[in-house]
Amino acid sequence: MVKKTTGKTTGKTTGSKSASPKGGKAAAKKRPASKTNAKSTAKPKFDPKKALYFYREMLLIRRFEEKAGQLYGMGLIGGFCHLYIGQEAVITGMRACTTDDDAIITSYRDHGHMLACGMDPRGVMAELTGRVGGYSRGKGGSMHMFSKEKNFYGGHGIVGAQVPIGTGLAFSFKYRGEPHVSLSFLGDGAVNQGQVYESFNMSALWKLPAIYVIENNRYGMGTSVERAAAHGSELFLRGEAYGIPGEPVDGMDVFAVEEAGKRAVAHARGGNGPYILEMKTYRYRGHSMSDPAKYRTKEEVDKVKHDLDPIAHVRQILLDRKIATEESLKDIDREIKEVVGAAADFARESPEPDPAELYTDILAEG
Ligand SMILES: Cc1ncc(C[n+]2csc(CCOP(=O)(O)OP(=O)(O)O)c2C)c(N)n1
Ligand SMILES: [Mg+2]
Repeated sequence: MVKKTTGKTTGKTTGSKSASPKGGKAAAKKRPASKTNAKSTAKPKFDPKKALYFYREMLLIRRFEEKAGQLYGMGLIGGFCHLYIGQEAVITGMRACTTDDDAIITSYRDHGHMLACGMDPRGVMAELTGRVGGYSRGKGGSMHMFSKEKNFYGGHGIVGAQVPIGTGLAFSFKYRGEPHVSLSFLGDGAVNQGQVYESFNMSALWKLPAIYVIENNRYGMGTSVERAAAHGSELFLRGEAYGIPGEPVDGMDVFAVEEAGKRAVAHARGGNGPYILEMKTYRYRGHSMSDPAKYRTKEEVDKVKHDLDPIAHVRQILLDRKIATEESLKDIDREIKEVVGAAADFARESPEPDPAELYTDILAEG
């Protein structure tokens, strides 16, 4: 039985150059150091700097997503747009326990992951609006953005398709003798895909440094996890047949995410093979911008927002411990709104790609 007993089992679920997004101010920000190789079960010492860092990071994602929602409403973003609001603690906590050389790959719900990887908000927003200043020069959109420089490998619209690729990234680290891990983020719906289990098998067989982070936000489009997944929602057990350890994590608590992440990273980086983390989280918005969300009640959403919001949680800690004041938090909010506003301005001012660009970047020349 691989059911994790030492882990927390709360299951609470009830920042250049105008044409290039690379190397911007936001991209240069530093994360506080984290000892990812130390196996520890002791309660970590509270770090005020880290708490403030978490607050800023999560707030950046939320304000960015709110702005993306607005631009979508104004018709400036076309196609699909999947917002990450509510799930900010997951990527923020996981980034805090990994290094810049570790690889990250996820689904279409990807803007938060890109920001957490240090990608420039201007380049991400410009891509959302289909402008040349975007990471895919305006030809990829919300679901197709990459940054080799930041070790962010997309942005994938085919449900579950990122999992074999993330496993391949882990294979490449092991094959080249590099000490990095790969993080594959997938949803509670994606976890029912066959390719996920082929990946689990190979990764356990070859003891690959692969971490699978299941973001269980309780719904896959309009289908609740209870209706879609056998054996309820104990998705952290899905690697049991392959001997892959897994644990459930309170994905609304960034500190819990970081601690569980450290265990997963120590395991995978230590040569012990893959690890599964099931983040119990929730998305506040519909599946995509075009989802009226009739499959759940407003009360359900309001209750999670009121009781479990990941940003409000850290905010309260900052105030209770007198690390911040209402005023200093307002200043942070203002600063972040400026960064996001600048990203939106950059996106609007950046031109659309030239029609001749339709024929470029289609095939890589051998
Ligand atoms: C192979 C495949 N099947 C179906 C779809 C349509 N589809 C897009 S998102 C989605 C739901 C996935 O839900 P989940 O994995 O829980 O991720 P979430 O959207 O909640 O982040 C489906 C079925 C798709 N894009 N690819
Ligand atoms: Mg889901």
